[in-house]
Amino acid sequence: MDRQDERTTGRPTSSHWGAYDVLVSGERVVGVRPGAGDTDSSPISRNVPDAQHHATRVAAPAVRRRWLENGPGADGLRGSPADEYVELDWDAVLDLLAAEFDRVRRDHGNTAIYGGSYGWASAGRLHHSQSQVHRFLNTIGGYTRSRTTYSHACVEVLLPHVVGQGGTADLLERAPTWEAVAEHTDLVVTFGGLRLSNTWNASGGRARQTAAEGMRAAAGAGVRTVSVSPLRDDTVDEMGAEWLPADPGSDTAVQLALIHTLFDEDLVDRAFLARCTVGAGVLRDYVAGVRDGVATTPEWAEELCGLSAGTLRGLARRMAAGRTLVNVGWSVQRTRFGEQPLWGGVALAACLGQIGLPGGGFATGYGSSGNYAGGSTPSGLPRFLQGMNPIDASIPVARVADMLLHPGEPYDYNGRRRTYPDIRMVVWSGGNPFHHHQDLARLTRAFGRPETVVVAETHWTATARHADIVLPSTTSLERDDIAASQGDLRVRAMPRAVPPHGSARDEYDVYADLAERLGVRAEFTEGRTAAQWLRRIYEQWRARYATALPDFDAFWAAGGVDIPDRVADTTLFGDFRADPDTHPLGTPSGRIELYSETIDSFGYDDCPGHPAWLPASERLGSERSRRWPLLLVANQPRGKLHSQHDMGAYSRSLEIADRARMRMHPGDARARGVADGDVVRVHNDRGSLLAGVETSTDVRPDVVQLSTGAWYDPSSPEATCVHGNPNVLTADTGSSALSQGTTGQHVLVEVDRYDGDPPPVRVFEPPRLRPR
Ligand SMILES: Nc1nc2c(c(=O)[nH]1)N[C@H]1C(S)=C(S)[C@@H](COP(=O)(O)OP(=O)(O)OC[C@H]3O[C@@H](n4cnc5c(=O)[nH]c(N)nc54)[C@H](O)[C@@H]3O)O[C@H]1N2
Ligand SMILES: Nc1nc2c(c(=O)[nH]1)N[C@H]1C(S)=C(S)[C@@H](COP(=O)(O)OP(=O)(O)OC[C@H]3O[C@@H](n4cnc5c(=O)[nH]c(N)nc54)[C@H](O)[C@@H]3O)O[C@H]1N2
Ligand SMILES: [Mo]
Repeated sequence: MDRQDERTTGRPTSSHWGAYDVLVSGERVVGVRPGAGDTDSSPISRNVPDAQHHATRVAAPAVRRRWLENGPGADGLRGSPADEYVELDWDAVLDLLAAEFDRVRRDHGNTAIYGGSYGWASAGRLHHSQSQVHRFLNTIGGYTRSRTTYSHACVEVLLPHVVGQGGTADLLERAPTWEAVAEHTDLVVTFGGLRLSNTWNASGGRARQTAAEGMRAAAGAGVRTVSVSPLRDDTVDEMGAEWLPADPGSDTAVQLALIHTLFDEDLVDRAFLARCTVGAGVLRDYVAGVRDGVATTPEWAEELCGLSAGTLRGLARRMAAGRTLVNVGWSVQRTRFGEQPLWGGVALAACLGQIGLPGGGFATGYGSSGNYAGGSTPSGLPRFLQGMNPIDASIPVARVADMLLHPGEPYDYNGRRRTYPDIRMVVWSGGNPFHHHQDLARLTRAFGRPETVVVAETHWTATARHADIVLPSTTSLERDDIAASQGDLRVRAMPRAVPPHGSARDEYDVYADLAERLGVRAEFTEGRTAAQWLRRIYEQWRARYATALPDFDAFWAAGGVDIPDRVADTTLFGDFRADPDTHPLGTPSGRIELYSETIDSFGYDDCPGHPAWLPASERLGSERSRRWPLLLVANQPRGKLHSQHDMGAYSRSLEIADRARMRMHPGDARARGVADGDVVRVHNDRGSLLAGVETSTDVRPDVVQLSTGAWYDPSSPEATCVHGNPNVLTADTGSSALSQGTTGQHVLVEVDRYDGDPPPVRVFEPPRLRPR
């Protein structure tokens, strides 16, 4: 802010972390300020001024020297810190790239192109990176795509079996607002907290931050909260939540003990179970121990979760005594057997008989995203269509390294035995797998396999440093766009604030020029410029409304328009509950499936036909924990969205000794001779990292918290990552054969004090670049 002068002007913009103004002086972003009307603006935008002009911006198209000299081919040295890039002009790079697309599709077919390209990219309905790259790849004959998300793959795959596809969509998109919770709910029991900093982000960004005020209003209206979580500060103080610091990964044991108590004390709603569910008998037999001889009593769970049997019994009784909402945060399913705490949560809510009542039942996502429970937008949002993919090849998104390492080999997924395609070319745009994927040493080996890796990026991320061809992309501040998210209050104009950095270009123009070289420009552009598309996607959206909305020019001049038919409130499963025969769920039985014959028929021992306790190995008390005694929780970073803008002022202000901040209980620190502010080496058999320590009683004993998002820095042999990216430690194992979701949330580690001068963090310097 101190760089402002009389030439400084405020320009409105939008990001996943909200709407705000950037302060621009000349051609530079010099500061940010909250957007008009956003009283709860997120601090994440404070990273923007540094990130926008940082030394790691990709300034020119660049080709890896080894690829340029040797041509396409597998190369185990991809990502080596010694790699050198040659800067070329756009025409030269696009010629090379078009020829390579042509070679690969001709010799190996379009299936050999992996274009999953998972990632958050930036807000903006037109210049959304994945939409752009997928449309382009569809136009040139298709690609192998990815299914589901890192966020909540178990929700996406399991819940359709349990509550149907429509029920799953409702749970994700139409959950009751905090206002409804305030009005109807007595008790929220949340597995995985309600982490305020997570609500700062919503895919597409919200016009205004509304989650915090919603949570505070609910607390003010007398709603009580019980937070099952390893961290005390996973709820805002004003909620006065009761903290139950259960062992991470023990949620299903807690739920099964609660269910046991409800059956045992005759607190279950038998009429609801009979009318609206199937499989209640199987569940009852399982918790009673009829099926395997183990009754899931509170005493049984005590051992597994660390909460007392009395606490669990008392909680079950309180849940049955009033209107209770069971929330399962997405973190708890980002684990091995992550399907179980979801299914257990549904079963628990079903036993209480409150599914379909206002403010009661089951939810998954409060506290996980800014637009969860923020309303819904039935008419949709302005959209840039991706077209049709002529290739029917896909993988579950978190199996990317497996796919690259095991072409042609079989794997299981949601009842099918499938085969990994043989990928020759990887195209990534708007995502950072060397931030988001697990076991980065393994991912590095996997990225050595394809013949060509192409990355479009704004910054020299670790992923860009694993690419053969790097295309410099504009940031959202450098282009005109439209922002809005699901359930948003307003569709906003995002006018360009500053000119492009170096020779960065909009991906739309880059793909149009590539399409031209491949003879399909007209198919890609339909004869329109980006500016014409912007108008068109707005006008197409406007045409969905009978009421008069401003035309594009008026909308642009006004800076936005309120979404007319936003629905603030719904009671999930209300119709179904009232009359399950007339409004059946999209499950085989039409009911909530507490036992699924379909899932049972798959025969997976890591996901049986009903919610069950399955002990993971990355868990306190496991065999593995004898060697690696601390459970590291790799949750979402407070200071940024994933790895984006990690070099920014706010993100860096949270670092300790220039590295990611790791929180640990003072007792665990003392036992290792570690003090506040120390640098530590965190390690297991997959890798090691350096982090800075904050001791805190907000973290329960035996747990350490190291959020994701530190830029991966393999520049020193002292550690796999000297900057603190937890994904050098996490296991690249699927949640189960059913969902194959990521399991990155939990990993067992040991922590040692690092003595001496730690190696410097080098990743905020650009790679070695050479003009041609
Ligand atoms: N251990 C562990 N790992 C996790 C998780 C966890 O809980 N634990 N969480 C997971 C989850 S839920 C997710 S969603 C993933 C997120 O993982 P990602 O979505 O891959 O993470 P981002 O850092 O947001 O990556 C987006 C990239 O897009 C780039 N970008 C931004 N705008 C543009 C643009 O306009 N054009 C182009 N070409 N690039 C752009 C940014 O510079 C950035 O590098 O991480 C997952 N990883
Ligand atoms: N600031 C910020 N916000 C974000 C993101 C970001 O990168 N930065 N990412 C966004 C994305 S893509 C997503 S998918 C969502 C993710 O939303 P979530 O999955 O809800 O977020 P996390 O922060 O990973 O986890 C929330 C809390 O769960 C607790 N937890 C971890 N393991 C367990 C467990 O086994 N049992 C219980 N009961 N609790 C556990 C941890 O204490 C953690 O703080 O967040 C979104 N919001
Ligand atoms: Mo996510």
